Amino acid sequence: MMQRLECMRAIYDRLESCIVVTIMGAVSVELQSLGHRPNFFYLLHAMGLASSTGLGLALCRPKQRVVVFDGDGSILMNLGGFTTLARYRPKNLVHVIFDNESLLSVGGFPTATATGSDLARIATAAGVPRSTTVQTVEEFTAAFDEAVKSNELSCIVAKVEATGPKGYVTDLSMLENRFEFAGWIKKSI
Ligand SMILES: Cc1ncc(C[n+]2csc(CCOP(=O)(O)OP(=O)(O)O)c2C)c(N)n1
Repeated sequence: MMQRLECMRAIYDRLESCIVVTIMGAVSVELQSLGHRPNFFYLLHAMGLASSTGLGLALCRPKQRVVVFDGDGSILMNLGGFTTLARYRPKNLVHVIFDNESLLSVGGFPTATATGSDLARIATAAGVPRSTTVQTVEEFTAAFDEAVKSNELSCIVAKVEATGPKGYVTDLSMLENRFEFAGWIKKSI
C-alpha cells in the first residue's frame, strides 16, 4: 500500500504556485518535512474544516489553484462540507483526501472507511463533479494532473498506509504560518 509522504513528494513541485491547505497532525508534519513554503497553510485543530477553508480561498482567488490535503477522520467530521463544495463547485480546487482508515494522529483508531464507507462515492453523491479513488503513487499523480487539467472541482481519495512521522509538532508556530500565508496571498494577486 502506498504512503502519503510518497504521494506528496510526487506532486511537491506542482504545489509551488498553488494555495495549499492541510489538516493538522501527520499530514502537516509530512508536508513540512518535504520543505515548508509560504503558500502552505496548516489548519491546526479544526478537523473537517480544511476543505471549507479551501473553498473560501478558491472562491476569493478564482485565478489561483487551491489544493487541500485532508484526512478521512477529518472529512467524516464534516460531511456537509462536500455538499457545500458541490454547491459552489469552484473549478480551481483539488480536494485530496488521504484515507488511511484511521485517526492516526491521535493513536490510530479505525474510522468508518475501515468498515466500508466510500468517500469518493459520498463526494459524487453530494454532487462533486469529479471524484476518484487511487491506490498507487502513479495513479495518484495522474489523477492530480487530470484534476488540474480538467478545471473542475475534483476530489481524489488516496488509499494510504496508516503510518506517519514519529512526532506531530514542528517548530513553525501557528501564528507565524497564519501571517506568512496571508502575506503570500496578498503579494500573489
Ligand atoms: C474537532 C476535533 N476533534 C478532535 C480533534 C483531535 N484530533 C486531532 S488529529 C485527529 C485525527 C485526524 O484524523 P485524520 O483526519 O484521519 O488524519 P490522520 O491523523 O489519520 O492523518 C483528532 C481526532 C481535533 N483536532 N478536532
